Formats: sequence, C-alpha cells, structure tokens
Amino acid sequence: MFEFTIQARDGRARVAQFHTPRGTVTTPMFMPVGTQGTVKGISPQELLEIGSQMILGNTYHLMLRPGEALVAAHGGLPGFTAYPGPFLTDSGGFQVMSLGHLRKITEEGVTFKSHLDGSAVALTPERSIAVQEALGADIIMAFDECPPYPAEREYIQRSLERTERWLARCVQAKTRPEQALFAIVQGGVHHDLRQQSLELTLPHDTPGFALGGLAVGEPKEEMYPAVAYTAERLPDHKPRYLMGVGHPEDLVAGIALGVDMFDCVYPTRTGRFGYALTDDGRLNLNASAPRRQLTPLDDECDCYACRHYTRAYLAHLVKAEEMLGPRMLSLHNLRYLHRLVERARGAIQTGTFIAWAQTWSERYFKGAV
Ligand code: PRF
Ligand code: ZN
Repeated sequence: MFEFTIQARDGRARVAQFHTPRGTVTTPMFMPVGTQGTVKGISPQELLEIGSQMILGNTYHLMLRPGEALVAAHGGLPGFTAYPGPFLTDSGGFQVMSLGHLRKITEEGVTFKSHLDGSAVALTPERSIAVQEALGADIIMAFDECPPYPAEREYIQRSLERTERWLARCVQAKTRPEQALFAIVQGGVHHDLRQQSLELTLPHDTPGFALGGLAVGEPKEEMYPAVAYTAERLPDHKPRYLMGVGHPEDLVAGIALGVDMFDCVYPTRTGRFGYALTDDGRLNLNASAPRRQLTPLDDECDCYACRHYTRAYLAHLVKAEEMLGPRMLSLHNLRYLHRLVERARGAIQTGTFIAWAQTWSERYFKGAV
C-alpha cells in the first residue's frame, strides 16, 4: 500500500507519490496544521480547493479534548472533521514538552499536567499509538523525545537512545495494518549524534522517516547542515518528513536537500497576525502602504482572496479586526506554500530546480521584511 514511487529527480530533490487509504499524495508537499481537528478558520472544502493533500492532527490536544473516543465514534478524524483526504497525526511527545507543565520524563513515558485543567495525564508509546489508532490517521508518528535547544550533548544522546526504545514499543503496540508508522530521527544539530540515531532507527525499516529535533530555535546555519546530513543517510525510496518546518525559504532549502514532506503553523499563524506571503517576501497588512493599494496580495496567486480582494480591503479587515481578514490571509498563505511546492515539483521535473530556487530566493529576500 504505502509504496513511495519516485517520478523525477534533480540533484538531491525528487518528485514522488505515495498512496494512503484516503488518497494519493504527491511530494514534495506541505501539510496544513489542524491541531484541534480544524485548520484554524479554513473549511475542508477550502482546503481541497487550494490543493492541500494531507492534514496534520495532534494526539496531545485531541486526547485531552474532546478525547479520542469521541473522534473514534465519528469514524476517526475524516468523519469528525469532514475533511475527506489523508491525515497524519503527531505522537504527542513534542507537544507535551512545549505545552504541558510539570512534566516528568521516565523510561516508561511522560507524565504532565494538562494545559486545559491541570489534571495529571500520562503519555507512553503504547498510549500514543492507541490514541493515534482511535484518531484513525493514514500516517501515525512514533512517540519520541525532542530535546529543547540548546541542550546538553549528554542529554541529547540519552534522549535519542530512549527515542529508539520507544520506537520499538510503538512498533510492538501497533495493531492497524492500514496505518503507516513513521520513525523519528533525533540527535539535535550534532552530526555524530544524528548518525547514532540513524543507526538505531533505520533497522526498524518503517515506511517513512521524519527528521525531528530541528527548527526548535537553533540558527539556520546549524539546521541546514543537520538536515543535509540526515536526509542523505535516509533510504532513497522512502519519504522524508521535516517536522515543524514551514517558512518558504526552509521549504525551498529542504526540498534541495531531499526532503519530501513539511508541516508548520506558520502560514496560518502569520496570517492571523496580518501578514501575507508573496514572492517579494512577507507583506505586513498592519503597515500603512497596503491600505491604499488596489492590487491583490499577490498577482500570480489564484486563491479566493487574490481573485476577489484588494490589499486595501484586506488591510481594512485586519485593522477593523473583522474575522474575514485572518481567514483570507490564512487561506492565501496556505495556497502560497502549496503553489511554492508545486512550482518546485515543476522545476524538478524539468531539471531546472537549482536555477528556479536561486531566482526565487533572490527575489524573496530582496523584498523580505
Ligand atoms: N518530534 C515530534 N513532533 C515534532 C517535532 C519532533 O521533534 C518537531 C521538531 N521541529 C516538530 N514537531 N514528534
Ligand atoms: Zn492568494
């Protein structure tokens, strides 16, 4: 089922396809984040229109509220959310570390106080898999530990070793053959530690591999080499997923280094703050200039906001705190990233990826704010 077929290559970049029970996915691709079972402000119909191929859901949030049993009673995330396409769920470890408080990590798993009501909750590899099976995504993630940045080397080492023992428990606990379990490589920005994590993780031969522990605050000069080092040591014929990465320039760099999948709250979050992504950098609709501009956010964009509205109207909505404003900016930003990966795929298919990426970044950084 989960076959990863490479259709074109250009340097390390590749265009590929994999099949899930809910549809085929073409990579490189970007996943909108639907933490609470909704991509903030955007309907499933709109997601399909702008070319979203797969939505990310979160174990941590959904197990606490509304609880995975309620989602399962709707037939899983597709029935609950009415988004008919493929889903991927994250395992919860990363969200516990960033949102839970009074957390305690042991070999067994993580205990923490819920960010909602302060109640004590335990998350183990077995429980994460059980929740992800109830949520019913097409791809589920191994329960891992993502150290913060900066962290002691010793700590990163112990944590990558534990991440592999947790992976083995996830593999054991898994019961649903139609879900693909992806392993997560850790090791921070240290190449030798990432090598150790690779040596421990690769033998599990999961249908896909994620690059975890990056984009947690380290400088890009450290992140990119760690991505390059890891990606080139992962199997060629399996998808590579760079978790939590979604700035336009990181998508272009990641694709150049052989990454196939990305997710990030950035397009929706920055949209809610009044920013629009364009080829000339990020446009701030809170500033004064856009209030008088009768042009669309982006001349080349085909999203609903760009087809119908001027920058001036959208800036007015932002200023007036009307909810259509953040909705339209989120919609546009998601479409921008989907178009960005579509353009990258086109360039890979014609063997012009490096030239395209160069031209794109020169223009993007000239205009970036
Ligand atoms: N592990 C998991 N989810 C994640 C990460 C990770 O390391 C990251 C790191 N950027 C984002 N989301 N399970
Ligand atoms: Zn647009």
